[in-house]
Amino acid sequence: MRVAGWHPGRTITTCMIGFAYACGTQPSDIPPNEVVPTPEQVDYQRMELIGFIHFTVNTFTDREWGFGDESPGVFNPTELDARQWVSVAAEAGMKELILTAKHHDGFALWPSLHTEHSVKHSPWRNGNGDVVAELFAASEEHDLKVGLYLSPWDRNHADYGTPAYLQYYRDQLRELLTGYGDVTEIWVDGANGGTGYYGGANEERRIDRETYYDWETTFALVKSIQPHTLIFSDAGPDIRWIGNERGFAGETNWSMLNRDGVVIGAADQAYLNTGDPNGDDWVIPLCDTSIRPGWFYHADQDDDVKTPQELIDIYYRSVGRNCVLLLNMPPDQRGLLHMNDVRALREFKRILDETFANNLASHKPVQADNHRGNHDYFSPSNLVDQHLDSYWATDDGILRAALEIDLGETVFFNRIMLQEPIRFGQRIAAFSIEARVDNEWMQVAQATTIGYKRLLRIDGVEADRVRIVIERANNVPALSNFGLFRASHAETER
Ligand code: FUL
Repeated sequence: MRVAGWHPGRTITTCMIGFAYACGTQPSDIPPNEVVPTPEQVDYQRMELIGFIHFTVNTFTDREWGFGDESPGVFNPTELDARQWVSVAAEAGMKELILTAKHHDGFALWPSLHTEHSVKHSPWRNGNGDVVAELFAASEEHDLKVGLYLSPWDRNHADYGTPAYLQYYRDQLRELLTGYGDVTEIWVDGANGGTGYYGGANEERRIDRETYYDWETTFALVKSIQPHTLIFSDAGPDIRWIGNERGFAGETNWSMLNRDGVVIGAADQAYLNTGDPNGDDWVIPLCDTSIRPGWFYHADQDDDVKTPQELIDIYYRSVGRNCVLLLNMPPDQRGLLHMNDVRALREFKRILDETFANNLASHKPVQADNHRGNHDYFSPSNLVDQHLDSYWATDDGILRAALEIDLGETVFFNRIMLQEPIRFGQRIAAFSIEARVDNEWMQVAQATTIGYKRLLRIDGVEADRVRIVIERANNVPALSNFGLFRASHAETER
């Protein structure tokens, strides 16, 4: 049940929320922008936090990039347990885990039929192991999704650099997409070309990043096998890199981009960092970073695990700026996540939960200077009803608007959350937040884009009313969610 709104001088109506709204006649939704996400992209964005598992021969050779000549014999985790990865991830609030099925060294973590360079020649589980299968099995227990990283650059393969290698890469993709279950995401990193073992050639091989991989054919193959699988690369098509490995999105961050002109492995990082308000393609921004200095486990980095406070800072700069955060947690030589990483993740989650548990604006009265057709379906109170699908929007032609929330009492807050209903596109380009402090209105924040989610950190204020002022939008503005919070004290502890 939902009580739709407090409107001065109007009757309060009670509506059922279900698959559709049933408040008398339901008006049509706002006309969507030309560029909108697919339903799969909306679901992906809603995951907010996902995890990365970097694990391969490098874990045992203490390297970040294997040369490709590693013996499968070095791969021998003593206690590998994918259920531990999955339970730590789930506890931290992650909704998906992406495994390096194959990193640049070419070693396959599953017994691929297309190469001898795999777990099948390792001592682990007497050569009968399959890390990909174990991750899929474990993920079911916590309802986690699985994504797979398959490095295009393969420093082991003799054919790397020729068309024959592309066939091999696609054969491996087919194997992964047909052998295990639903693959939520295929991860294509941009590192490419250079020295390697290459079947014993031990030489340098350069490829033309623009033409060699013929990516559109490979992406079509993925979609032909699993139409719902999303593909990540610098240039999408579904999910894009944010342009750095620190997990920082631009203060301005559009989900749109022009994919044409973005070369995988040679992209304009500044362009990826902010997206493009005029872009023709919806490509979800993804912030990837590691909990440690390296992507792979190195014992001498045990004391360099990011602190919970550093992770929180990354969260605000990624999830808080319209990104999904992909946080890497590399298993150690046992095949388990190290206790230092687990502890940091637990505290990170505890701080997030403490901060966002209590929305001080929840169910408070909201007024807007315009709301579409004066219809309850677009009521300003939809911002604070705790339903992500309901939203407020303005009449056609109204691109600037203000909303006011009456907190009913003076409350302290220092975190602000806004969300747009992105299924209609990303619209808001500039907005500010004002607060009434001791009967005086003051501006407490000014920002540009919102997108799926925007979190603002401000110095604390004590206020009894708050205004959202939409200053610029590319179509009628719409908002689905608004929150005011008080950050956990643990956020600032060192
Ligand atoms: C990069 C790789 O070179 C790193 O080793 C790591 O896998 C990172 C996520 O992607 O392109």
